[in-house]
Amino acid sequence: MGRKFLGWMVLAGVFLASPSVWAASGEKKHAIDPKLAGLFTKYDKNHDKFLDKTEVTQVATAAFNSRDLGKDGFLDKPERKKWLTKAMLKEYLGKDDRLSRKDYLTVVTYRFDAADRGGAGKVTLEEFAGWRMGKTLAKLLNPPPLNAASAKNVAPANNAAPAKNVAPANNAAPANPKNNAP
Ligand SMILES: [Ca+2]
Ligand SMILES: [Ca+2]
Repeated sequence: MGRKFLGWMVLAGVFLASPSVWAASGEKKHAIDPKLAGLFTKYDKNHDKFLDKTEVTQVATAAFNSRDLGKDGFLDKPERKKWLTKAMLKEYLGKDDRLSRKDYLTVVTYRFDAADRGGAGKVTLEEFAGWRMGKTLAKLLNPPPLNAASAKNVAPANNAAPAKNVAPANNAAPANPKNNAP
């Protein structure tokens, strides 16, 4: 009986010592994708070799704005073209098939946390460019440019006045009717 137990211990030791077992226990590790490595360097604004949430939020906001052609704070279907799929957005995509900036940032944060294997609030190059979860985050942050044809379908008036692009136009109306009371 003792010998049998020892045998199991040796087997378990060999099993656990094998790196392939660790890879098999979760997602697969991939080679670093050079294109994603380039994005990582670009996004790592303070050059500390980590992506933190501040950096990622900045990148995500710029990505959203680059696709929000109507500057209305929502991404409609044509504005998500070849970038955000329904599978990536899941329940965050409203019934009206629009994605608000807030919900987009929520999805980004969720994906950031999933990519952050160490859970330290920092995503390393390896996490970003060498694991599936990181690649999903990279995809969320990096919209391919819309071609002119599809942009035409979305852009309403002129983009000449981007100044107050944060506030939706209808904010001009008082949100609270009580404010109007004498
Ligand atoms: Ca950084
Ligand atoms: Ca829009």
